[in-house]
Formats: sequence, structure tokens, C-alpha cells
Amino acid sequence: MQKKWWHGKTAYQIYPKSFFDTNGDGIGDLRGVISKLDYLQELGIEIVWLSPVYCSPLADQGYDISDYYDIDPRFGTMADMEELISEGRKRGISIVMDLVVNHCSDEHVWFQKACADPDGPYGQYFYIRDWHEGERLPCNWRSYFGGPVWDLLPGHTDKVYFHAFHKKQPDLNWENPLLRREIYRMINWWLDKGLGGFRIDAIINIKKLLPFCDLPADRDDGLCSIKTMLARTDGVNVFLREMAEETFHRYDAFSVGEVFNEKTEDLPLIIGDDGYFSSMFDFSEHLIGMDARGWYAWTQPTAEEYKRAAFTAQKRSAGVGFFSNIIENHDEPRGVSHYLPQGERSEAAKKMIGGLNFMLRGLPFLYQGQEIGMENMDRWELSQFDDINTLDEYKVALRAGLSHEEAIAAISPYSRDNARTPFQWDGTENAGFTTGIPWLPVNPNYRTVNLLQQRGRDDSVYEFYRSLISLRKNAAYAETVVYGETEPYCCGQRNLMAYFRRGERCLLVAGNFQKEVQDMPMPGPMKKLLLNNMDKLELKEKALRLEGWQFVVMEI
Ligand code: TEU
Ligand code: CA
Repeated sequence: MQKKWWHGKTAYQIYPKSFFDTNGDGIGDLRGVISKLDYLQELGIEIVWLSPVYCSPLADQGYDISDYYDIDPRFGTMADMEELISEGRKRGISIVMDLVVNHCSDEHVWFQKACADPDGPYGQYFYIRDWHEGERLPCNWRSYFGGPVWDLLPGHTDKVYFHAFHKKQPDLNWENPLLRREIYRMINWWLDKGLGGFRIDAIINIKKLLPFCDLPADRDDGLCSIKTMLARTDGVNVFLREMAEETFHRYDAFSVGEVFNEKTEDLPLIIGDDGYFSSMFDFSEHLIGMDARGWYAWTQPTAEEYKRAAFTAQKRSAGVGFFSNIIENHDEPRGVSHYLPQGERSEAAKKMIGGLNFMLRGLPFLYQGQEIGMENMDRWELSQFDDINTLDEYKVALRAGLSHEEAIAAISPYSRDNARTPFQWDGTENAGFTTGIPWLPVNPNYRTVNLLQQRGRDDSVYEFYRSLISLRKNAAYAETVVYGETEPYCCGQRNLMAYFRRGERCLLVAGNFQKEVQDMPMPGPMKKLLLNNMDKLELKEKALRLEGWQFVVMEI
């Protein structure tokens, strides 16, 4: 495997709307990100992925772009963006933007031109089909945010257009070479500005099963999940290869794909030495407990499921490339709330789940607030939710027969709003995020969980993440932490997640994924203790006694 400039780094995702607000309008902004670059440098971050800040009506919080070449005034200006790139560079931080090109906004000029003249060139930028009242739609696929993927083309009664996500997110027609060229031109325009690269949104959806056709319905709405269509489609690799060659590869840019349901045999094409992406997210832990019926039927992962999913992913990527490892992002629940049982979200347990993930082979990504152990927020009324995905899943739950209360309780743990509450900087009003009214309320736990309270406190979650990151950069251990092979250890021992990282040196990473004490046999003498989330270490000759939620990294 070839070495790449980004392999040894630690990445950090910023959800700009909720990071830091500098002008009191309750919305985080680019000047807020610039003002926190020193903070990110102190933490040890070298790659920052910004969720979208392009012009957008924010129907899906910026994942609906109306102008790829400009910054939404709510977030700032192009000058701010350029300053962020150059100030980042001064601190050794590469800025990565979100690339949302499966769809754009219905307010994008391309779509407006397509509506004005569906038979003209811009009609070919989208999927538009003739349809007359009373006829069947071109296919019965269900959009990710509910309802059919087809809606009436604005201004017409006899035409429909395709949207895999919200109806304000019309899908772009990647079969059209003119559209593809426009996209590549835009990507290169940004890379010419000195951008480090892109995180590529929902990219697997760009290839549709054509011609459109009905697939077996999987719910009583008569519709079929788009995932079924994707499983039957081939050819996305051709588009992605072309995009990489026309853009990222020319700049040695960093690219990380939001890829789901990939086939193992395709991994070398995706993230191999000459792959079309540098890396892709490993979502296997997050897929645990999902159910096709809807969020109301999902279940929380167990420790054993988590461990198996992580080890399987490590094995799949071994010798091929780097997955990007996460415990959360802006679409996911907070990792500490999702993977740790209720009542067990102590600082020690938070460090354990973070440490087990961080030490896996691959590129670690932290999501803003993860480094201080931010948690899901309890919500009990529909009006407390903002996210369009959650509002749809509420309806799905009601249709399945749940009461209002049951529906809210069932969907709340999975709501995308959990990860989107403002960053908790300190214990003052609104957690120091804004002097105005935050666009989404702050998690009330901010008085105890906040950065100010943790910075400089040796045993805090924050200082623990700093130690993890500095171990990854430590000259003596970096080769092993970054490139060492992962080898599961004592895999059959219940609720113990332990593994070796074998490179120039040999590290043993172990976490007791339960509240009860347990003993782990020692594979040999300990040379050096590198990290421990507790004060004590009960090491006998042949066994290590791990307290509930204890996590250690040692050289052996
Ligand atoms: O998500 C794409 C995706 O595949 C979704 O299924 C995602 O897992 C789901 O929304 C979770 O509830 C990306 C972005 O990350 C997401 O924020 C956007 O809403 C979506 O694309 C559309 O751009
Ligand atoms: Ca603002």
C-alpha cells in the first residue's frame, strides 16, 4: 500500500450552523470557524471537513445547494472562505468541503431553466418524465425522506421530476456528459483555491437503474426502498473513476466518500492505491440494529455486535486502503448515547468508546463536540424536532400503529437533531455558542458538559482525546498506530473488545465494554502503559483486571 500525505492525520467534522456564531444571529458562521482554528490546532486536528456552506435555501440544512460557486450569506462570504483556507494552512490544517452532487436545490438556476424549458439543454440535467393525472409514476421507489421519488415539475401538470431525497433536492442526471463536465469544472475551481479536498455526499445514488421500473413493494405504501434499486445497479464505478481522474487525482486532493452498500470486491477500486477516493466512511457499526420498516423498529447495538462489526471492517480494508472511522456525524445519534447504555455515560465510558474507535486502523474523524462527550438531547414533543428526516419517520411510526408518545420515544434516539445541537463551549447562557437565540436549542446538559470545564483538567474527555491524537503523532509510535495491522484478541470473551496493532512495535488496545469488572489474559509482559482512562491498573502476572468501562493502550 502506498503512503499518502493524509494517512497520519486526524480529521474533524464541523457542522458550521452549530459550531460558533460570531454575529449573534443564532447561526454558526465561517468567522466562527476561523476564530476556533487555534482551538482545533491545540486539539491536534489536521483535516477539517465542513458540512455545506454554499448558497442554499437550507431545506436540508445546506445539502440542497442553489449556487456551488458562492457562500450562503448566513455563513459568510467568499472572502471568509478564502481566509479560512489560508489561516488553516498556516496551522497545518487542510480544509475539506462537502461535495453534494447527487442533487442540487430546486432553487438552483439549472433547475429553474429546466422547469422553464424541459425540452431544452437544462431539461437533460435532471430526470424529467411525461406523466398524466391518473397514470402510474415512472417507478415506485420511495425517497429517503418519505413518499415517491417523483413530484410534479413546477409550472407543469404533465411532467414529473426525480428526487431521491427531499422534493427540494432534484437529482442531477449523471448520464449527461455536459452535466458531468460542469461538476468537474466546479470541483477544480475549488481545488484551485487551495482547498484540501472533499467529502462526497450520498454519491452512490448518482447511478440509477434505467429505464425506470417498478420494484417489489416493501411497505404497505406500495413503494420500494431506493436501496433495492442501488443493489441492482451497476456502473457507478465508471462515473466515479472519471470524476477522480478529471479532478481529485490531478491535485493529489483528499477525498472521502459517503459510500454505503459497497461490494467487498469493489474496495480496491474505491480506496485502493489508485482508488477513486482517498478513503470512505466505515458505516458498519452504524448499520447495526437498522430495520427496513423504519426508525421505530430500530434497536440499539450491543457491545458484541459493535465489536464484530468493527473487526469485520478492519479485515475488509486490511492491505487495501484506509476506511475513515467515526462514532458519529451530523446524520447519526451521538456515539456515546448510541453505543453506551442509558445510565452508563460516564466520562470513563465515553473515553472507552472513543478510544476503541480511534485506535482502529484507518483515518479517525471526530465530529464536533465528540471531544467533550456531547450527548443526545431528550425531546418529547414534535415541535422540538427540526430535521425533515425525523418528521417523516414520525409519520412512518404513527402509520405502523404507534401512539404519539410511543412514536416520539421510538424516533428520538435516532433523530439527526441530536448531533446538530450547538457546540457547548462553556457554562454561560446558550453554552457560549451565540449571544442571540440559537437556531436549534442547546442541550440542557451544557452546564456540566462543556469545553471550558474540561480544558486543562487532566482526567477530562477532552484531554483524553488530545492524548489519543498525540499518540497517533508520536514519532516512536506513529508508524504502528497509523499502519499497524489490526488483530483481534480474545474475541470470544464477552463484552471485551481487544485488539493488537502490529507494526514496528506491538500495541494492545483493550476496552471493558460493560459496567462489571472482568479479567483479560495478558498475551505477554507489558512494556509500557500508553493510555489508561482510569487511575488504577491492576496487572497480575497473567491477567489484567479491567474495571467496568476501563480502556487501556499498552505496548507489549
Ligand atoms: O446522507 C446520505 C444518506 O445516505 C442518508 O441515508 C443518511 O444516512 C440519512 O439522511 C440519515 O438519516 C447525506 C447527508 O449526510 C445528509 O445530511 C443529507 O441529508 C443527504 O445526504 C442528502 O444530501
Ligand atoms: Ca452567525
